[in-house]
Amino acid sequence: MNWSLIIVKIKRGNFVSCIFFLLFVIIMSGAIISCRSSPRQPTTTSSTTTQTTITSTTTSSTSTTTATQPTTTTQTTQTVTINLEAQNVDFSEHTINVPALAIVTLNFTNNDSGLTHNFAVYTDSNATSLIFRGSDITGPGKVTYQFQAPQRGTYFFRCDHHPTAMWGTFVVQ
Ligand SMILES: [Cu+2]
Repeated sequence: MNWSLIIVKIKRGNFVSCIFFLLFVIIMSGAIISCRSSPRQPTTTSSTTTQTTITSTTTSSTSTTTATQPTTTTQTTQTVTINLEAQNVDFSEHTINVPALAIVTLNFTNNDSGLTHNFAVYTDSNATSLIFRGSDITGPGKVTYQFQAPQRGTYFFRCDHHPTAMWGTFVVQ
C-alpha cells in the first residue's frame, strides 16, 4: 500500500471539490449581483384590498314614545238642560227625556201668578218613592233645579201641589 499515493489522491479529490465549490460560489455571487443590478420591476402585487365596508346599519331605534294621551274616558257624566214652564196649572211638557245618570239642569218657570208649583220625580205614579223634589216657586217666578237622573227607566214627575193636574212621564234613556 503506497500511502503517499492515497494522500495525493485525497488531495486531488479535495482540489477538485474545491474547484467546484469555488465555481459554485462564483456562479451564485454572479447571480446575486445580476439580480441586484437588474432594475426592479414594479411588483404589481394587485393587492385587492377587499374593503369589507362594515355598513353599520345604525338601526335608529325610533323611540316611538307614544305620548300617553289623556284617555278621554267616555264615562262622561252628561249634562242636559230642560226648560219647563207651568201655566194655567199645567206643565208645558208632559214627557221629559234625559240620558241615564245625566246631570239635569231644569229651568222651571212658573207663570201662574199667585200659585205655587214645583217639580218632583218619582219612580212611578204612586209617588211614594221620591227621586228628586224641587223647591216651591210661587208665580211669577223662576227657579233652576239640578239633580242627577237615575238609571234607565220610565219614571213619573208631577207638581206636588197639583198632583192630578200637573204630571208627566220622566223617561231616562
Ligand atoms: Cu202646581
